[in-house]
Amino acid sequence: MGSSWKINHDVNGLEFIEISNPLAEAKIGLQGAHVAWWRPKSSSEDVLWLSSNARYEKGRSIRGGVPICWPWFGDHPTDGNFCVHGFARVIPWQLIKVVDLKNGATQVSLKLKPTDEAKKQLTYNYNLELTITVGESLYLNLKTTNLSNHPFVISEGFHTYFYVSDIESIKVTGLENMVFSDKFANFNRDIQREPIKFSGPFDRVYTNTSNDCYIEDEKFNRVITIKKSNSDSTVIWTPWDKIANQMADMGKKDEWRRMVCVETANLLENSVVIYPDVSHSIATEYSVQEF
Ligand code: TA6
Repeated sequence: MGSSWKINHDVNGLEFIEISNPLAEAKIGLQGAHVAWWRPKSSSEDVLWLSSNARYEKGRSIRGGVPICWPWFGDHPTDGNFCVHGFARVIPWQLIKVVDLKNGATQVSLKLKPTDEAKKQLTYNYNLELTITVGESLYLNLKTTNLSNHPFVISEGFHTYFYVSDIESIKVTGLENMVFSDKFANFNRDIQREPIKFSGPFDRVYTNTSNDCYIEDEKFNRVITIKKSNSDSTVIWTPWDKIANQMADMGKKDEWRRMVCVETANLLENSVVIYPDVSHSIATEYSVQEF
């Protein structure tokens, strides 16, 4: 079977690139360059989580898949009116090219189109490109180039929602002995002694770690591997019932139990200084091993 792709419009006028190739299927929103959906054909279960009541609206991020956080992660450092996690996830991107690779994967290149609103939020010139390779694994490479005559600082991340059998029966490994800052404990710092298990709301930023992470899911008989490069932070988030129920788009009752965010990122002291005419690329790759 060959590869194909097309652009579809939804009822709200949002555009999605739909890809089908011998290895996988994917759906990528041009707003936010947002991978809403990817599933390798060899996988018996979904890999990414997508909320059943995600909102597909102009200027709003989709709850699920891979939101792009850029040029800041979390709240804007000084202005609370600016979009949480930056504007890149809620403004239009331009499709540059789609290439069928020899191994059957499809490579999509996109470039951010700064809107007037985005221009007001940054004073410097830049180029932001995302390359997505849809295949047996999902590879994302976000490249920032400084087109100004002075350095600037960014924080960034792939805020990826993974589908799991049950949040209470999985563990996330790869972050043992790393220092984290805990949002639910006044951002206090501590050391992660053991593999991560979940029994309540969890929102931690692990800094100074370039380690790959693994979602070990015994009920699904699989491990999801999260590889990363040029990333020194990893964020792990799951909201739990109280917070999930306060959010309008976290899905139906208990749907939150089927997700965990493992986010390849650079933030806090790992924020990145980019010098004039220099590019910086953060990348991540997701794959599934069933056993
Ligand atoms: O990455 C973790 C986090 O920043 C949490 O603090 C939580 O609020 C979550 O992201 C969701 O953010 P969003 O703006 O997408 O609702």
